[in-house]
Amino acid sequence: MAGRFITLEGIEGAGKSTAARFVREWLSARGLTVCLTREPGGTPLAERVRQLVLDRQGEAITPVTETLLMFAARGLHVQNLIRPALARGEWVVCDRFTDATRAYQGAGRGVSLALIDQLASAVQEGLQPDCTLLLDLPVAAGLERVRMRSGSVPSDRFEEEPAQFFERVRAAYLDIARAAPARVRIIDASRPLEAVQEQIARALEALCSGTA
Ligand code: Z5A
Repeated sequence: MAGRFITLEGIEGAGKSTAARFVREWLSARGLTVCLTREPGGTPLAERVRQLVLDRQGEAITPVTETLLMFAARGLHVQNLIRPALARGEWVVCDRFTDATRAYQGAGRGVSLALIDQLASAVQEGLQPDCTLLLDLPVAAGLERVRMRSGSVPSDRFEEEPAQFFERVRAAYLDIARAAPARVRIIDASRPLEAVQEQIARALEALCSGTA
């Protein structure tokens, strides 16, 4: 079976990293070779861009510059990791991709979607996820999970944002899902872990059998 490109999206604390590990195990158990990665980051140079863009102590970054940095990291990631892995027939599982830019920089920070689409087209050259798992849950629940995990001190520039910012991000993700129902599967991430994993397994079954 040829490699596929799966992305995980959602607000802070939705459970994407936990879900990404589950997806890797589920696919590996079926004999598929999995490349688990994340954005921003995924290659040595892209991880350095990640440090720059997430650093709370760094100098001010305008929304457009933040968008350019996300796409600079994505360009490295697509060229040096994602495309080569897909060409080897691997399944690439990526914690966030361009939907995150639409949701965070577009809806969250007010960057024009036309600019984001233009950059996406230049950097991705036609590459799109085959399947996106959108882990959806109320903002308060996501922020509470992050607080339980890491305490009340923000660990990056996004964690400093107010709840209204994440409400705009969540709404944008749901709009993206409504506009692309064949690609984006909404997972109710407010459920207990086992129930979340059952929904993900159903989405993966559908993808593997070619019905998603
Ligand atoms: N960003 C952007 O602005 N534009 C872009 O284009 C891209 C990214 C690509 C990356 O930060 C930041 O970059 C991100 C958007 C921005 N910032 N924000 N917000 P990151 O990678 O450090 O942070 P994150 O992506 O938001 O991930 P996170 O905070 O680590 O959350 P998560 O991966 O979704 O959740 P988790 O770590 O899997 O789970 C959180 C906790 O909940 C943990 O203790 C779990 O054990 C627990 N959990 C998970 N599932 C459940 C269920 N079902 N029930 C109960 N508890 C659960």
